[in-house]
Amino acid sequence: MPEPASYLAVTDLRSRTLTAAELTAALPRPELDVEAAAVAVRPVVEDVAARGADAVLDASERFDGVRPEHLRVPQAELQRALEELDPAIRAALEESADRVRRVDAAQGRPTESVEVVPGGTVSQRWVPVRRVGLYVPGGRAVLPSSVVMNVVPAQVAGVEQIVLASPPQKEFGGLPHPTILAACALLGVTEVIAAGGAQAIALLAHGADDLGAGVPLEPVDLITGPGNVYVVAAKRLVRGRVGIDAEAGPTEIAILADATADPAYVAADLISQAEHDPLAASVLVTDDDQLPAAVEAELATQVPRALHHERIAEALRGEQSGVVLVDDLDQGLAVVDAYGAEHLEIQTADAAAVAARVTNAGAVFVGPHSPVSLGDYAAGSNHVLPTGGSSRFNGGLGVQTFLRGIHVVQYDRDALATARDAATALADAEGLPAHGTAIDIRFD
Ligand code: HSO
Ligand code: ZN
Repeated sequence: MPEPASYLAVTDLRSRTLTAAELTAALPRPELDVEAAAVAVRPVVEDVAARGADAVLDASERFDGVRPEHLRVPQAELQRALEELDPAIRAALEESADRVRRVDAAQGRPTESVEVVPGGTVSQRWVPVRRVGLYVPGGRAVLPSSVVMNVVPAQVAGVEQIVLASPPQKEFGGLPHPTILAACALLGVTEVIAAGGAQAIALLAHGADDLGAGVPLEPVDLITGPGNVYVVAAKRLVRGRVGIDAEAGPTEIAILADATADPAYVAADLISQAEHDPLAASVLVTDDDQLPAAVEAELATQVPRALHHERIAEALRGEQSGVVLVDDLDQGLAVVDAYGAEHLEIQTADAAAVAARVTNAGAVFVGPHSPVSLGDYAAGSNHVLPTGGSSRFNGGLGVQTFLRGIHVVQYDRDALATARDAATALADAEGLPAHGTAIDIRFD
C-alpha cells in the first residue's frame, strides 16, 4: 500500500479569534477512555483488596502470563542485576540520578515562619510522606530512567520507606526486568514488588497480610509513577485511600516554532516522543507558512529510518497529532496554553522570552539545544509529567510531590487578644458561639 504523502494533519487557526475553550476543542488530543478502563479493572482492585497476594498472583498469571515465585524480589536478585548491569548504563544512570538529585536538593521547601502579630506566629513545616509506592511500567519499553525519576525526588524529600512495583516478566522468570532491578539496587531501593497493572496499584494501596513466607506488605500513603490506561484507572479507584500523583497518559510533545526553527530538529523531536506509543501526540504550532512543508520533508526521510517507524507513523498520523497554523507567536502562546502539553519546546527567536510567557505545560524546553529527550534522561529535570491537559492544575513529579505542608500555629495571650474580636464576630455570624467562647474563656 503506498504511504500517504504527509504525516501531520493541518489545523488552520489563522485569522480566527477563539476563546480558550474553543481553542482546546479545536486542538488535536489523544483520547484516553479511563472510565471504560475503570469498569474493567474494578474487579481486579476489589479482588486484591479482599484476597491480597493470591489475587495479585492470579491477575499476574492472567495479564502478564507468568506467576512470580516471589512477589517481593529477593535481595540477592537485586544485587545480581546490579552486578550484571552494563557499566556504561550504570554510569549513565548515575549521571542522570546525580543531576536530578542536584536539582531536587535545591528545590525542596524550607520551613517558613511568619510573625502575624507580635507573639503570634504561623509556620509551615514541610514533612515527607512516610511510605510511598512507586510504579514503573514494563510493557512496550523498559524504562530504567523512570526508576531514577521516581526514586530520587522521594529520597531527597526524606521519604522513609520506598516500595517500587514493576511487572513480572515471563522471560525473566517472573522477576521485573533486570535493568529495572539494577536501577533499584543502584539507588538503594530494597523493597521491590514483582507486580504490574491494576493489581500492583491495588496491592500498594491495600497492602497484604502475607506477601510470601508470612511477611506482610504494609499499605503505602502515596502512589506515583506513570502507567497505561489500566494503571491510571486503578489509581483513580484507590485515590482517597492513598494519595496519587498527576495522571500520566500517553506522552505528548508540542513545539512552538517560528521561521528560525531548524526543521530537522523539529522533526527529530516530534519523532522522539512518537516513538513511545502509537497514541503519543506530536503537535507543531507555528506562525511560519514554510516550516510545515520543511518539517514534512524531514519526517519523510527521518521516519522510515527509525527503528520503531510503524509506531511513529501511526502516532504522527493519528488524530492526536498535527500542525496548528497561527497568525503570530501571541496566538501561538494562546494555543499552547490551551493545550497544556506534557512537554513544550520553544524553538523561536528569543526563545527564553517566549518561554517565560507560557503558563500551562508539564515542562518547557527552551531553544534549539534543549530537546525533550534531554529532559527524559539527563537534564536534571523530571520526566514524570502531567498529560492530557492536566498541566492546568498539576505540576510534574518533584521533591514537593513527596512533601506535605503542616501549618503550626503559636500565639501568646497578647497576640490572641488581637484576634479576639475578629474571631468572635465570625463565630457569632456563623451561629457557632462555642467557637467564640473558646477564645473568650482565656480572658474572662
Ligand atoms: N518521555 C517519557 C519519559 C521517557 N522517555 C522515559 C524515555 N524514557 C515521558 O515523559
Ligand atoms: Zn521519552
